Amino acid sequence: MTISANHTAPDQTSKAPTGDALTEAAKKFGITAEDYMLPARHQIEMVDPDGRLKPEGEQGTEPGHEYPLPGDEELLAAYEQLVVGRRVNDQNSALVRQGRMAVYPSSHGQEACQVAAALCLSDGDWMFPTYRDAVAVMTRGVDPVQVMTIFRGDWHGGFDPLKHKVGIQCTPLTTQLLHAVGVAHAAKLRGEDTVVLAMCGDGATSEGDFHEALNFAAVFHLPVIFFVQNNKYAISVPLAHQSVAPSLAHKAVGYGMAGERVDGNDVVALLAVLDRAVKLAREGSGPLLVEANTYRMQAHTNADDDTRYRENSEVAEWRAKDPVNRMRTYLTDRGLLDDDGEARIREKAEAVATQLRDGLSEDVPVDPQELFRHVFAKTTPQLKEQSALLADELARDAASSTEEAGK
Ligand SMILES: Cc1ncc(C[n+]2csc(CCOP(=O)(O)OP(=O)(O)O)c2C)c(N)n1
Ligand SMILES: [Mg+2]
Repeated sequence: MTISANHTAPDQTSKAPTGDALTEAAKKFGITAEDYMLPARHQIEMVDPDGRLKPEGEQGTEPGHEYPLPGDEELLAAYEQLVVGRRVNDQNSALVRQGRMAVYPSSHGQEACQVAAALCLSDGDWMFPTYRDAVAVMTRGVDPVQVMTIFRGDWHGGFDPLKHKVGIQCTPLTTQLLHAVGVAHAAKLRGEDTVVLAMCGDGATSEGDFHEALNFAAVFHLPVIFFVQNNKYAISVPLAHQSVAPSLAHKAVGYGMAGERVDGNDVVALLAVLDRAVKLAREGSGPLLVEANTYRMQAHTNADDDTRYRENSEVAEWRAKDPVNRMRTYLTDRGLLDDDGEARIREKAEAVATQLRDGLSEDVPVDPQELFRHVFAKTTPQLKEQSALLADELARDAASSTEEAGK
């Protein structure tokens, strides 16, 4: 995507120069535009890995980068989704082993990011997830079996993107960021107050599409939150081979947008940072980049052996920072969660796991010729030829099976 010098954008997009808008946004916080754009010196972290609320002075906040604690109700809702998300991740990994799903990029360990990404949005907002963000899509309210359809290898995404305002999870890295920016641009032209959350991983920040999406969003001053889950690996490539920037959040300032980094295993801090980002984007302060510092606890997918490129000790270190345990301790210590509450939430998680097992264990009739349908409005001669070849091969297969059966 390029920005043409003679584009014909209507006045509302061409008028507000980003510089002025940044100064206005910074003014709200009584800081300079540069301090508004640069991430706070430390990541925002509110609840420590042991589940204790950190003293205010140690939460990483600074003047203009202040974050009030989210309300109890929001935190309890988030915990419930964390437990469901963990159960779904583990259920899906089991379904892959049973051959019921073709592939599943698990977000085990990244559930806090998944849950906060969905809960910070309003119904009218849009989410553009990656292949690893199935739990975020589910938390947004899409039926779990529909979400997982794509991982069975079906040709369609399983749900209606327009109905749920969620893009289809896609495998080509970073293309979803451009789709997100396009939707935000359209919403702005229509005068809607839609906020768009565009998700990607640390590895995706090296893609050209990342640059184009961020630059376009900043220049056109669009309400997009780029939410980067830095889980330290792009398959086997560690972050240090990917980027030597001080942090991925620092990339924001190069585009003229605000960046912040947050403990990605602390759902309290994630909600605080993302809620504020959504509010700012909705108020017209332009795009923002939020980097969540997290870790991919399991292999990239079932096709990957992570023991070949990382030490068990590194994984163990991150196990101690688990987002689900941390939140359970925090809520229990605050008297917001007791054994009955925990049992009720676990029951709900189990019900979703059962729904997935039942839904994905059903054998659906698959017509291989569907491959060629819906590709073009008017099919091409090449596709017709391929379809005929497939029909011929299937017929020969059927004939040899009948012959075998007759022996
Ligand atoms: C355009 C493109 N290039 C390469 C790939 C192969 N690929 C699939 S996942 C992946 C790593 C992505 O890492 P990251 O963005 O950190 O996301 P994570 O898997 O860690 O969530 C790569 C290189 C791809 N899917 N698309
Ligand atoms: Mg990664």
